[in-house]
Amino acid sequence: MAADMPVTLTLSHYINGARVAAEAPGESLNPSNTADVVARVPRGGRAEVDAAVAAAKAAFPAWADASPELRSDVLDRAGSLILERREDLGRLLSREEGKTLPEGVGETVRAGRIFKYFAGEALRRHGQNLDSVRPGVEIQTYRQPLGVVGLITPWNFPIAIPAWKSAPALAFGNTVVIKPAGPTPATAAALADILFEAGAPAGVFNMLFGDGKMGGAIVDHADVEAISFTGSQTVGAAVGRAAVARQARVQLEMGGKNPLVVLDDADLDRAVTIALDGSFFATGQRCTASSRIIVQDAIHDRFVAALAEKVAALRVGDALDPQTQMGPAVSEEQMEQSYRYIEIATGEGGRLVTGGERLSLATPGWYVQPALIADTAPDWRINTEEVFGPVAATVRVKTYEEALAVANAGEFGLSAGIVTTSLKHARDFQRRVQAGMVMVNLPTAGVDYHVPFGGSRRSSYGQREQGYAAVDFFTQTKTAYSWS
Ligand code: UN1
Repeated sequence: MAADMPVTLTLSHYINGARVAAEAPGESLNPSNTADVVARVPRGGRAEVDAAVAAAKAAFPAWADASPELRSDVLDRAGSLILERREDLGRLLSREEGKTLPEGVGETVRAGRIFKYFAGEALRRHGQNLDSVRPGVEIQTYRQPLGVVGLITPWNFPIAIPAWKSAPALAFGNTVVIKPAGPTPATAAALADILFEAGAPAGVFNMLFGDGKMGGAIVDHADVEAISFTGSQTVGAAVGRAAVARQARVQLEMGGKNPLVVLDDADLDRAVTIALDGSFFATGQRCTASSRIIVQDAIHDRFVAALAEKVAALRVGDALDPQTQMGPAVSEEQMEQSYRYIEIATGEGGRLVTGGERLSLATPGWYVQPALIADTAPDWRINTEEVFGPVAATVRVKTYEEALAVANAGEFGLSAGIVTTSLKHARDFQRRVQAGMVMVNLPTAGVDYHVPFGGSRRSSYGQREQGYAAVDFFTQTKTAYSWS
């Protein structure tokens, strides 16, 4: 077994176009087999942040003024390299994060496509020409880069989220200091290597490894013009306060408590497939995961029974095993959080229909048997707090109006879904549900990269991410008037 053990990588910070060797006291473990150390990781602090921000600031003028073609080429090459190496990168991602190999490779492909998309965006026209209301006067608007941007990314999409923040940042002429999440540094480092290989000039893209305190030093740095953060609601709120206090631009993508409504007229098989994907794929560790399944009376019992059967049949195992349908939680902390919420839900009076057992498999890992909890009430903690694991709760409702009211309860509003064959209800739900993304007969999770991403209420703050909307956050508008 030991002979088959894959290599342990030793990571370095990426500052000013170089890998900066440092002591590497941290460890990134394989959640499917904690005997496998994926990487040893340095732990940066204020000194590394100062060096990286200084490098990014020095690199900014030339990068901002470069031909958009140059920026486009770097992004395009990065996209090609990611796509060429999808198998190796996807394997590393699955080994480090714990999502299954198809999920890991799929996410890698998504990251490659994101770079390709923003290679195009770099060349596209984002300013406008307008006639003034005053005769003889003309107006132009420019989209200018902000400067150094700080990116703080989570572990659950360890390549796609760094890609969807850094690709637009770079496309529009900003320079980057990025802090990837603690549990998935090796996957992020692979992206930094690729950007260097793709020709990003020194200082344009800097990556630092460290804890939340180091993240705080990025957020507080006077030369960081903007912060884009994806992570928990609590940390996001603190990042937002710190950024606003010094008038830095800030964009936050935080939690969700995403409802999936299943109406009586739904196709049962389709509803079950959608719920299974939305709640349990990627081990439920998606901020877009369906965690509240709101089911109308007449289909309720059939739906819960059919979903429970599928959930119980999910093969939980090593993320790299081709037989595995659901990998482990990313960390012991996340695994324990799932168990804790199962206890909370049953303590509140919920009925554990299936799952929730502690699993001991061939390798030591952070496995959770996916759990379905029925007969819950909308205001219980299981339906108001984010679990971020393979745990879903069902709520029984009588009418569509009641389903909509339950969906709209709580403080989050990232994604919401409905399964129905009624055009009337589908259209009404699209209009009235309080969420940034609405899915009709589709899972709440799993989004395209060329369209806006983000939520309402306490799920998100600031401009939308991704696709054609990304230009709004990563540029500032200058309005130029002229008379001649
Ligand atoms: C998806 O559902 O495809 O952290 C993406 C997250 C989200 C991304 C979800 N920002 O889970």
